[in-house]
Amino acid sequence: MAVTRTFSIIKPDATRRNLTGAITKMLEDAGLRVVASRRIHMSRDQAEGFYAVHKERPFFNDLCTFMTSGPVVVQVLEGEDAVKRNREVMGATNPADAAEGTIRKSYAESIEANSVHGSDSDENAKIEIDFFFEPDEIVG
Ligand code: IDP
Ligand code: MG
Repeated sequence: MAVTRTFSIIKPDATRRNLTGAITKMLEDAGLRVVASRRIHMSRDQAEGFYAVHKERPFFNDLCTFMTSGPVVVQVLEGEDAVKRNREVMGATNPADAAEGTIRKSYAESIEANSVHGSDSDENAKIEIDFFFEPDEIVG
């Protein structure tokens, strides 16, 4: 299996509860390496652009409000089959459905405030990484 990259966000519900380190440790323990990381307060434009794929969904407006409600940590993660590995350790979107030992089972507050984002394909990982990072900010 190839070493690939994925894009992660530690969401405002998690930074508010000071869980940046705890979540990053779970990512690292899952075999992922943080090769870029920045704490930002997302603008409304950034949130709407990042989640444009969801703009017809009923939760789009609330999601953008939530994602701009506090700091987030945007990260690039590297590892064997990184997109899949990260989705496994994140757990299901709805924490009520998430498996034991996953980040969302451990920490998510709700289906919206679910602590982490992770890319869902290699193609989207590249788009999402490029949305937040310049190549020279990623040090593998
Ligand atoms: P994912 O984050 O597991 O890939 P997506 O379906 O891509 O899930 O949804 C993006 C984000 O939108 C979720 O992580 C969550 O924060 C929010 N979201 C998804 N479904 C709902 C919902 O039914 N109600 C409220 N928020 C939702
Ligand atoms: Mg998604």
